[in-house]
Amino acid sequence: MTRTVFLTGATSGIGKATAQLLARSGNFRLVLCGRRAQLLKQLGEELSTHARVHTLCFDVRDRDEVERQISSLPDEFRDIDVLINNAGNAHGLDPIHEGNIDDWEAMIDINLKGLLYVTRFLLPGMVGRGVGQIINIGSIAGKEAYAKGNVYCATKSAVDALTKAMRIDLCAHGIRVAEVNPGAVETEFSLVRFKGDAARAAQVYQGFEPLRAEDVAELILFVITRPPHVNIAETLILPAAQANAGMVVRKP
Ligand code: NDP
Ligand code: 8X3
Repeated sequence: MTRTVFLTGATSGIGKATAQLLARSGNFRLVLCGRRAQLLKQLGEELSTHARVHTLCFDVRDRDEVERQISSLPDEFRDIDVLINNAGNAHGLDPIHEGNIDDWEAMIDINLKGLLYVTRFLLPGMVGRGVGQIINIGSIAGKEAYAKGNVYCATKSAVDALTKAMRIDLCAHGIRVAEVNPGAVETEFSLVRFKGDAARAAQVYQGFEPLRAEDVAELILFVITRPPHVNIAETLILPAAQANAGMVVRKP
């Protein structure tokens, strides 16, 4: 049976790799979301040879727009079986006493409030049908704090708590809730964190082999293709060279 997946943050990195993998599997109808309209359009066209695809261009921070876009879904894409809350980023890497408050607001608004808005507007349909699956993309940063990670770690820690809370509230409604927590994945993540400074972003992945977005996509596919009685509630996926949030073994 073809299931309908609603995926945020589909324009790059983990989200894009997940969209591509799911489309090629042939088992999903896809609602792909992001802010960059051109990238979304290109991806929609690329994947439409493999799957039925609908794109929604919106900023998860805009609560009214989130509601409007979800209400605009055509009948074919309206009944969401799987929600993948992936949109998110880090902004800045500063000690707490030097933190940029605009960066803090962005991370709280996107990683936490944005995830909540999308979830809140999609959930009544799932609850009404008594079936569904939610995958929140957390992070190792939500499991352990690391130097200068402060507010990013706090937002991902909040995603961790919310995932557990959602599972409690939604279990009786037949909705499985899971969290996928990656370590270092080479995507646009560090480029965004360092505001387009490509040299600084590249340093993050120097001297070791980070995860590729496709590695995380494969794990997401595994989680959402378990039989209905199985919920892989929580997973942590790390590059082999990473031991925890603060330790990566780098070769010179
Ligand atoms: P990317 O920067 O490559 O992708 C982030 C995605 O989120 C983009 O598609 C972007 O789309 C979307 N996005 C960002 N802000 C908004 C917004 N305000 N509204 C709507 N969409 C938005 O990073 P990753 O693929 O690495 O990150 C994906 C998720 O994985 C994030 O939640 C991140 O925290 C998490 N993660 C990443 C790790 C890593 O090392 N890379 C490790 C652990 C977790 P657009 O710009 O078009 O809106
Ligand atoms: C992304 C991984 O360690 O840069 O969540 O925070 S990390």
